[in-house]
Amino acid sequence: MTLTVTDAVGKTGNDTMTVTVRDITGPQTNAGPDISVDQGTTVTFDGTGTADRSPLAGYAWTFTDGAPITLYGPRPEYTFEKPGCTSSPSTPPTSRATGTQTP
Ligand SMILES: [Ca+2]
Repeated sequence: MTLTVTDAVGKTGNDTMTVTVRDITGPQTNAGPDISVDQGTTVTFDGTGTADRSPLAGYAWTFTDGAPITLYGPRPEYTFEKPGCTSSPSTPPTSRATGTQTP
């Protein structure tokens, strides 16, 4: 940014300053709506509904219905083999998505 000041006889002086804008908010992460599937079903997830004012740099999906596994990318596929796992606001989610971003 540059400031220019003019005096009474028309002379000007300039000064510049640098403003660094920091990203202070995390992504509004969206893993999609809750679903029910039959055992053995392969589900393609879609995290592209996640929004941020900075470009998104990564997606990590953590599944905890069995041994914890993390898949990466905006649209991973995962096959659910263990029946009885649920995801609701009152219990820990079966899967979740997180996004990271460049500063
Ligand atoms: Ca952000």
